[in-house]
Amino acid sequence: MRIRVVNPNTTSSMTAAIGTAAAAVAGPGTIVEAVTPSMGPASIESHYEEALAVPGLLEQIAIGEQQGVDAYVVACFGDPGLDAAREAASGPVIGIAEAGFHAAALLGRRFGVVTTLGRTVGRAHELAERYGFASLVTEIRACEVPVLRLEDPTSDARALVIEECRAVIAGGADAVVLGCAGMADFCAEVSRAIGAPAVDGVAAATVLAESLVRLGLTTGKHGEYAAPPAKPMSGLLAGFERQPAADATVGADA
Ligand code: 2AL
Repeated sequence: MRIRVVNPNTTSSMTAAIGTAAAAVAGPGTIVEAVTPSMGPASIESHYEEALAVPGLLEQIAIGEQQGVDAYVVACFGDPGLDAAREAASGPVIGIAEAGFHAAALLGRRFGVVTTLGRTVGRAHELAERYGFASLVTEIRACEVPVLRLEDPTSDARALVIEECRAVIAGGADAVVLGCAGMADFCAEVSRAIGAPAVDGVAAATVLAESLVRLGLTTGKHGEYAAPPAKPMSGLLAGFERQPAADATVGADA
């Protein structure tokens, strides 16, 4: 089985750390390929960057489809482009916020989230609402560490994440979800430090994607998530034009 873990930002050192976290939990026989888009922001911590990360993500889904990938992980906590990726992919696509929330909901009655900058808290609340977990979320806290500072083990980043995770647990949560793919490589350290479960969405999404493939399940493609129709795309997006499906009905409005 091949699982393509797409880091929607263009920082390849972060992709490598994400790939290591995903490979560490994948079962025998599963090939994890962590990939970096050819275009997009170096890190994603605003709505603007999230929007501009989506073409690069979809480029990596298109390549995966050509190569017969079985499932995908969108490895950014805003789950950018998740619906579009589900339309474009034939196999299941899981976002790391989505996976983190699902896993945390199985670990106790309520959970909290620790994200990077305060400006990403709103998006995390929006996703908890969307996925049906809002009533289980105790709080969403920001450690005010920019994404790329998480990569520097000599910085204060890890200590600040741990401090906020402790506060989440002290506030009554049974578990804490780490709100950035850049926290994947020190999730175990956080768990040990706070004495409570810390959930890394990259690992959770990898195992969930693998499980869906093993169950023979994929996205329902008969309605909302059907493959997008072929139509002209212009300017910088010309390369994103989709080809008509081989079995498309001639004359269909597509
Ligand atoms: C993220 C993430 O997971 N990757 C990225 O570039 N930004 N999330 C976040 N909350 O800042």
